[in-house]
Amino acid sequence: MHSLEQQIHTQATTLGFTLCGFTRLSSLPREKFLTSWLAQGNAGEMHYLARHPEHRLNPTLRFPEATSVICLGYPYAPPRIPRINWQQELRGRIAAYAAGSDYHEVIKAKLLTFIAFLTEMIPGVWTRPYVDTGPVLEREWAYRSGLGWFGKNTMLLHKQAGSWFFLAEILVGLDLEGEGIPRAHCGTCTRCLADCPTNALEEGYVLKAPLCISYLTIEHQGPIARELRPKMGNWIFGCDVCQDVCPWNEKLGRSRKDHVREDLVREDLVDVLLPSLPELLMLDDAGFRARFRHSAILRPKRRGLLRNVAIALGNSGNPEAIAPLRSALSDPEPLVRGHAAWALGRFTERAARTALEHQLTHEKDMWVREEVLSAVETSPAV
Ligand code: B12
Ligand code: SF4
Ligand code: SF4
Repeated sequence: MHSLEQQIHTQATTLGFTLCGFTRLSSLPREKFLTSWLAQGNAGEMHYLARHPEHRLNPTLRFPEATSVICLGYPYAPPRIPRINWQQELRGRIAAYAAGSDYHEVIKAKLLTFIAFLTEMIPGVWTRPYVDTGPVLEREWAYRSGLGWFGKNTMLLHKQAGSWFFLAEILVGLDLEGEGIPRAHCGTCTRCLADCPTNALEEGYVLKAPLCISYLTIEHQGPIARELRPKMGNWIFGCDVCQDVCPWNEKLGRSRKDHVREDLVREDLVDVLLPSLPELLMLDDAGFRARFRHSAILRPKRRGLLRNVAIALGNSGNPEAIAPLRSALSDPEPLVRGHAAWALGRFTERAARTALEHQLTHEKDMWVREEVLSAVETSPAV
């Protein structure tokens, strides 16, 4: 007879989870860290992270029935991204996790199947599924369940899977024996810290979200600070730099194909991850919703995504970006017009400056006017 833990492992593999581990629930010794991380403003506008810290630190306060957690890792290693000249081709970059259907939906369905399996095996067992929802410190529980170690980039890393996996959990009313905390393997490496475009990781292990491109492009809703815009390059949704440069992800090498999401067609991924910027800037509301139906990219809404696209076009330095940016000055969303103005202000071509000067003759929104004025003032065009 297989142990309960073994049967759970087998079911995890059947459902496509490549990592599975367990730990008993208790109060996490991270209160000091979490409190000071929040107090220093590191959560930015993600106010939900400050809600009920006691539940985050100890899920049993909310769910006294829960005694253990099953932690699961679902793979999504991207294909190797071909080296393109994005400035010349005017292509944006989308983080690998966003390819295909929103992972919340894909994994939630798997967790429900998992729970049906548990209930059949142990009728009446108490369960609660989570994937990136609710006050659960997912990496922390996964760490304690042996799924990986905390990298200096704050990602959970595994020797075979790198960091290309999502986390999901099932809180359960069962006593499960785990394998304990794994060793850390970052050693003296500091690649992620050195290569982060905005220095969001500082000395490592702590992320300043308000500086992180992932936060800026997905979670932050308003204008992006001018000094950060040039550092965003062509990232228009999320950022994978601190994962791309990690030697543990490089080591995936030929075994990479074992770490790819089973529901995605690999060949299409490159086009999805490197979309045409001018094409995106032309999307109206209906076009945006149709293109990103069931995708995580819906989260920043059309105005947030097009804001990011305008910034990337401004960073391209390619005069072919001027025409689409000029059209974006007529966008119904002030957020898009303001960032398009900033982007035009970076070009030396006279056409860019003329478009800005013309905008000043009729622009009514005060914030956009300010962006246009600043773009004219700093414009290198004569
Ligand atoms: C908010 C959030 C974000 C924010 C903030 C990220 C952050 N680092 O906190 C933003 C929007 C920036 C973000 C970005 C990304 N995210 Co995110 N995010 C979350 C979310 C919802 C909450 C994270 C959280 O609570 N942060 C608060 C801080 C305090 O927690 P922490 O950084 O994990 O800190 C812990 C450690 O530092 C530890 N600690 C403190 N001191 C010490 C000392 C030692 C010795 C040790 C070992 C540990 C330790 O304690 C802290 C608390 O546990 C989780 C899902 C969830 N519910 O957990 C996903 C999650 C962390 N994100 C995920 C992903 C995939 C990403 C991106 C890669 C997406 C992308 N490509 O753009 C980037 C990666 C950026 C990065 N380097 O972290 C995955 C990570 C999977 C993995 N393998 O690690 C998660 C788990 C979602 C999921 N279900 O798969 N994310
Ligand atoms: S996701 Fe990008 S911006 Fe954020 S910490 Fe990693 S490298 Fe830096
Ligand atoms: S790049 Fe180096 S320091 Fe950063 S997470 Fe990977 S191994 Fe650790």
